Amino acid sequence: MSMLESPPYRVTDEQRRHYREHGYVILRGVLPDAVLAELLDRVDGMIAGRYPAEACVAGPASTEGPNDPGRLINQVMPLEYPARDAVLRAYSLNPVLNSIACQLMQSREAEVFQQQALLKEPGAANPTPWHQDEFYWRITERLGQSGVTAWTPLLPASRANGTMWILPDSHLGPIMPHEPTNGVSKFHVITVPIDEHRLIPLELDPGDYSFHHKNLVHGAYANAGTTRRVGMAQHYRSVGGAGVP
Ligand SMILES: O=C(O)CCC(=O)C(=O)O
Repeated sequence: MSMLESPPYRVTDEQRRHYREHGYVILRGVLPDAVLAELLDRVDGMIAGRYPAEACVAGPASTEGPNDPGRLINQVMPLEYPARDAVLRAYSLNPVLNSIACQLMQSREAEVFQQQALLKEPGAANPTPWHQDEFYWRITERLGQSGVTAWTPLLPASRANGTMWILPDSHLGPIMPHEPTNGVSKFHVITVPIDEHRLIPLELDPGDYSFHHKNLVHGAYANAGTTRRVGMAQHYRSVGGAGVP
């Protein structure tokens, strides 16, 4: 039986409509605190060397050159899926998140093809450049698939500590031109001006989720607060049947 026929978490028609029309939906209290606390311990521990980070990037998000902004952001990102690490693997197979991804993409099945935790200390120049995920992935163009990101903070995220911001409705437009940040980074940034007045901050607690469409413009300002900001993104693509690109 597919996730659409018997979902462990039911997305309402109104939530699906919001996702379709605006490119994102906020779902609160989706997973219990213990799941997110275990993930935080794991990604922190991988960076600190308390847990092995086999087949995983665990360290600066990008170090292409001395001016690379990614060097001030730590990242944990498996290079194989499902991940070798048991906690990351279990999270990638979480049936509740999988079911939500299927319902939003209207696909019979969904699979995780990327996980990325971005860890940002307070007071560092560590913004996430404005981007569209599909610029990096090209899964519709290459594979005819849809894609959705499940993003939750592993510590409370606010405007002050550099939560993620999204540009509603921007998924309805084309994939915009991007260029490497500072000319040196693996991070790319949209080259046309973003209407920053229309951006919405995702002020969420661990276990609250934003699901955003792969074409939605999003990013983050630097962590100018006093607390750490750790975001966990899990990227799904539609498999095994119809999906809504
Ligand atoms: O956590 C962030 O700042 C960015 C995450 C992101 O780009 C994503 O979830 O697609």
